[in-house]
Amino acid sequence: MLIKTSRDGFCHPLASEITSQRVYAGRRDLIKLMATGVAGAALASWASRESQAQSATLTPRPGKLAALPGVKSSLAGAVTMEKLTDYKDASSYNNFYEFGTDKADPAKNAHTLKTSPWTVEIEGLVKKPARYTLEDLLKLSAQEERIYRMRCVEGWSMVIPWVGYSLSELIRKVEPLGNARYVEFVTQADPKTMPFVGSRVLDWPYVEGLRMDEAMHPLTLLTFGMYGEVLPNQNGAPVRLVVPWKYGFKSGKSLVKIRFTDKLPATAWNKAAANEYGFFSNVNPNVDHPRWSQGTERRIGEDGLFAKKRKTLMFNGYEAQVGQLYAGMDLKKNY
Ligand SMILES: Nc1nc2c(c(=O)[nH]1)N[C@H]1C(S)=C(S)[C@@H](COP(=O)(O)O)O[C@H]1N2
Ligand SMILES: [Mo]
Repeated sequence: MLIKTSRDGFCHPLASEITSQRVYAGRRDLIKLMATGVAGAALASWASRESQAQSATLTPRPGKLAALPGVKSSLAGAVTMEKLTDYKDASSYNNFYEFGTDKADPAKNAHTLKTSPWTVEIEGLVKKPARYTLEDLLKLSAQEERIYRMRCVEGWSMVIPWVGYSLSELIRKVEPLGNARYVEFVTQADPKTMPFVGSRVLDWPYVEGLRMDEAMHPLTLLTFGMYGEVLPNQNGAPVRLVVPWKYGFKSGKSLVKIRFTDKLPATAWNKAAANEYGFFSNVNPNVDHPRWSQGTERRIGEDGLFAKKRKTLMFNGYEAQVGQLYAGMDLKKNY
């Protein structure tokens, strides 16, 4: 059952919602353009990503990232009415260990990440293995905006308007073979541009994995942007995964390979500490991490003196959408 808390902000529009409505009105022309010319406008701005000055009507803040709006998703579960996390918090409180282990490190260090040219290799048990350029990936399907709750295994959460399309769109194009049971996501590991690759914190590259039905679930988002713009480097530019019902670490950043396999992928965090980070890592308030409770969470931006912790929801609030995937499974064993 999907339980809403009283702090969800359903009754009155919050300042951020009013702002984003104004932004949507300003974006209407581009959205139309996107619907017809697919990602043409966004592609043009990708080309000059560094120098591009952000059009004032398309963004609530002065910035230099290229616009990447998406049409509002009609997918059930893709929009929460909760207050959006401030862009500033979402882009300065990050986990991206390739750039350091402190939450502030990625925003400080990730400017060295080289996001162009970029390719994503599709390989393994698949009929049409391919090497997609970022431009091809952007054009493959229409960009949608999905407002997802994100919950880190460490006990904090955010609400972020992501831009992308369901990973299933790409998977259908490449036609996995009948024996493909899992999808492995390999991320960039370049010691020249990522200062902590080479450190022993993790076994690089950072690898994540999903079961095929999880990867095909419409909520699983191949993500190119957030807040109507392309992803900032620290959030996993130029392309990452977002799996909203799982702990944040399942959402691999800066993807370079998507591999279809018949074996359970060896994931970076599972290799680092198998008893703490299982393969599934579904958000589950009833299964504690061995060193701390998973029953509550701290919403980033609400950390004032009197801010209460929020109750963590089963499957991060996406139980109606994804509960069926785990019917009959012992979630204490399959954590
Ligand atoms: N390549 C890579 N992807 C990663 C991580 C990482 O360290 N490296 N950290 C994960 C963790 S623990 C979280 S909580 C989310 C954070 O995403 P955000 O910074 O966009 O909120 O990214 C995930 N993806
Ligand atoms: Mo995380």
